[in-house]
Amino acid sequence: MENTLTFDPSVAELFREQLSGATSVLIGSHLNPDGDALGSSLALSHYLWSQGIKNEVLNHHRPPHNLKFLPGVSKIRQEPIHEGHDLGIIVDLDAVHRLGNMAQYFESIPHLIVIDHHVPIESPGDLRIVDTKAAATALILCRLFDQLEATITPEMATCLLTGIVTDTGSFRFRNTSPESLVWAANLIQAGGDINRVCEEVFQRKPLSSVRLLGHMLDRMELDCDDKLAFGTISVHDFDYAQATDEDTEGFVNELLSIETVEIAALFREVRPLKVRVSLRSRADFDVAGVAQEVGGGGHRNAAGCSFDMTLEEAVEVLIPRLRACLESS
Ligand SMILES: [Mn+2]
Repeated sequence: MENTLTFDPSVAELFREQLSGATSVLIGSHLNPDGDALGSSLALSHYLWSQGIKNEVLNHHRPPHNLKFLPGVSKIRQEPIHEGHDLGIIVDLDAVHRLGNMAQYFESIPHLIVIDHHVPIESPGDLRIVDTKAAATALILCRLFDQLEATITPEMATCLLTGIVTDTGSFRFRNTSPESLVWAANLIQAGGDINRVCEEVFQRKPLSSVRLLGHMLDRMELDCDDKLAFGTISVHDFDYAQATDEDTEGFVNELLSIETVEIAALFREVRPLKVRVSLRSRADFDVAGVAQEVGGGGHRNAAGCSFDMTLEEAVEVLIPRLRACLESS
């Protein structure tokens, strides 16, 4: 990708230049936001305010219940209050359509910066600060703030820690790098509250979510000598548990935790003829490749896609591809 830059110090200078010409910034991230999407959005917002730069934070969805503790979370809106933004910054996002309804507000902004760690699909943006090896977008922001000699406040630190803790699964996933641990230490030093982050992100679930998990696990299926596990959640299951798609956060990891399983898939029929799928894998099995075959994307060991069809049809389309992925490696 021509306009894709991995991080080097000159990137901070380019970023500074873009900011110096901006009077009002619009910050956005992907729909169904996770801790990295919202933590990075808000850390950036706090930084811009500290530099006297007006900004707004948008997201297609309201923050999920387990991220409502994030400092500044009440600033996240589903439409901007002001007009005439002259710089857009999108974080943790590989494709403009993943902004959902927020994409319309970025269309007319003259300059766009992308800060991300996903495998690029569309590569939008005038300045792209992208490193697919970074464990979290929050870590790319840490490097950037470091280069800019920014003061990291306790609020920023908690937001950035949330991004790192979320995307490394509390430092358990394969992407947990020395850098993520070093920066976590720096952020705790800067006043970030890691106990709060871990407790809020991982240790607090609504009853509806736990009930739905039990129901899904009860009916999950195993394939390929128990190396492939998949679960399905229909609109009826959501109704039964009085749950929403937000409540399925982390379910796919429960499937992957089965000792024999190398690839796990969770299919959710979020409404009739709309199926979302989360994919996880161990080791070298590349589920991002499978997701891309059907119009999705993500990382090697954590990816996703969606289908406009029935739950049964989506399973029929994807499971043979996952089998092939298992058998080819
Ligand atoms: Mn991320």
